[in-house]
Amino acid sequence: MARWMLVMLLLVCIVEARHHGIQIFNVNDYGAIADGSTDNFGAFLKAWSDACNWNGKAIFKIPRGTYMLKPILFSGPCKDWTIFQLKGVLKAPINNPTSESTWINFRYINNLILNGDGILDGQGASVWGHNGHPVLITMGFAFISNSHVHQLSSINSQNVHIAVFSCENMTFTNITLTAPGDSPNTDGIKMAMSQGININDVHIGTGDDCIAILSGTKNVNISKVYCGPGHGISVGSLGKHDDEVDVQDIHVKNCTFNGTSNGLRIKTWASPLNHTLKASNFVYEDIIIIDVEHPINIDQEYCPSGNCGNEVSSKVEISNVHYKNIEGSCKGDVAVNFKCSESNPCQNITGVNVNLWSSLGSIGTLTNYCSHVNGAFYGKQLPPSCI
Ligand SMILES: *[C@@H]1O[C@H](CO)[C@@H](O)[C@H](O)[C@H]1NC(C)=O
Ligand SMILES: *[C@@H]1O[C@H](CO)[C@@H](O)[C@H](O)[C@H]1NC(C)=O
Ligand SMILES: *[C@@H]1O[C@H](CO)[C@@H](O)[C@H](O)[C@H]1NC(C)=O
Ligand SMILES: *[C@@H]1O[C@H](CO)[C@@H](O)[C@H](O)[C@H]1NC(C)=O
Ligand SMILES: *[C@@H]1O[C@H](CO)[C@@H](O)[C@H](O)[C@H]1NC(C)=O
Ligand SMILES: *[C@@H]1O[C@H](CO)[C@@H](O)[C@H](O)[C@H]1NC(C)=O
Ligand SMILES: CC(=O)N[C@H]1CO[C@H](CO)[C@@H](O)[C@@H]1O
Repeated sequence: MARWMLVMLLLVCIVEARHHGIQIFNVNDYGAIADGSTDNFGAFLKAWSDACNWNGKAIFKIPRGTYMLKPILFSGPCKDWTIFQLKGVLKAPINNPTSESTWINFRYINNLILNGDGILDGQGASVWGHNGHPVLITMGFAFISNSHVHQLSSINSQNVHIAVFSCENMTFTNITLTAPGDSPNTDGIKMAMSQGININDVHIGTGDDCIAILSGTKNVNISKVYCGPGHGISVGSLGKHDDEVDVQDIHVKNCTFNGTSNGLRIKTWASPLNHTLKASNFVYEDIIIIDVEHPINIDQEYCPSGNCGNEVSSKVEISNVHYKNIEGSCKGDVAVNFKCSESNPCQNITGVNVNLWSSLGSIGTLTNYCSHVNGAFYGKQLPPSCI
């Protein structure tokens, strides 16, 4: 066979392979307009429908440019892997024209990939602190499994940046979530009823919890998260509603907190539950603390409004929590706060090398506080452990 024929054959094969393997669905081919003001709901939905129903791997592509988009649901199940590739900027409506509380919803999808180094702009500045239209969670994942979210940024979310509910086996890597330190309710990643969640290499600076782990969450690995400003990585709040489920197996490693109000926090309400709830098996290790108000905090009398009426002791039982190599500066006066429940004391709270000093240097005073807590601390402890 002549050489050119071979080359031709090869080219035909490549083109064929591309058609059968992976197909691109570009929103611009469906009439999307990147002028930053025309709403693109219809074009996006049509492109998604074709991508999701494609018999093979599909790329739902949003090219560079700025696209206005009202709240939308990208629903599965899809036929194969679906890659949501965001290269451009999506802008949320300031006056949410719907009753939706989430802007970009993903639901009932197995094998979803989100990537593309694009930006989700919630345009929160115009709604923070104002009542009226429902403010929008930027991205919501519900009933999603075996999926990856990477190389994306979310800026100025109106509410939570990313909400994860009832998901299994999801990885979030190399994403950036930012909003001002004083923006209300702009949690970074908030999850509930989910398991097998990996969060790695994520930069979060926001006005509420960097990561919030709520009822029914299990098997979560968090590493290389930079948090600040923000309220830290929190388990809870838990213990307010009777339908809550245990939280367990959370591993937080190699993270930095800079200028946050809290670092590693577990918070439960002191309100009566019909049953006891367990929060157990947490490991926190290799954590750098810079100028944090409450670096290590278990608060079982959580009451942010300061108005919780007749408090009873929390029915949430916290156990098997390990702190290892936690080091840095504290700008408050209590470095380690263990305010546990009188009726369900904290059990097996252990630590090794927890070394915290005052941001004010030698003139600062720093102590630890313990109530109703059992366990043991080993190695270097500064200030001295109160367990
Ligand atoms: C992380 O994402 C940025 C773009 O958002 C990209 O430039 C960088 O290469 C990514 N890093 C890794 C390790 O993937
Ligand atoms: C999640 O991953 C685990 C371990 O790989 C696997 O056994 C399980 O089936 C996965 N869950 C789903 C919903 O695919
Ligand atoms: C978290 O890491 C542990 C081992 O360090 C592993 O057994 C577990 O499967 C991991 N979980 C996830 C969600 O990746
Ligand atoms: C901590 O935050 C301050 C203020 O934003 C910044 O100047 C400093 O570089 C940060 N430190 C680290 C280690 O990120
Ligand atoms: C919990 O107890 C309260 C008071 O006894 C009762 O009114 C409520 O229905 C109970 N809820 C559940 C889920 O059992
Ligand atoms: C105490 O907690 C550690 C992990 O933090 C665990 O390895 C150990 O088994 C626990 N001990 C008991 C008696 O439950
Ligand atoms: C906070 C912390 O321990 N950061 C470390 C995480 O791991 C990388 C390398 O894997 C180190 O360079 C960081 O210092």
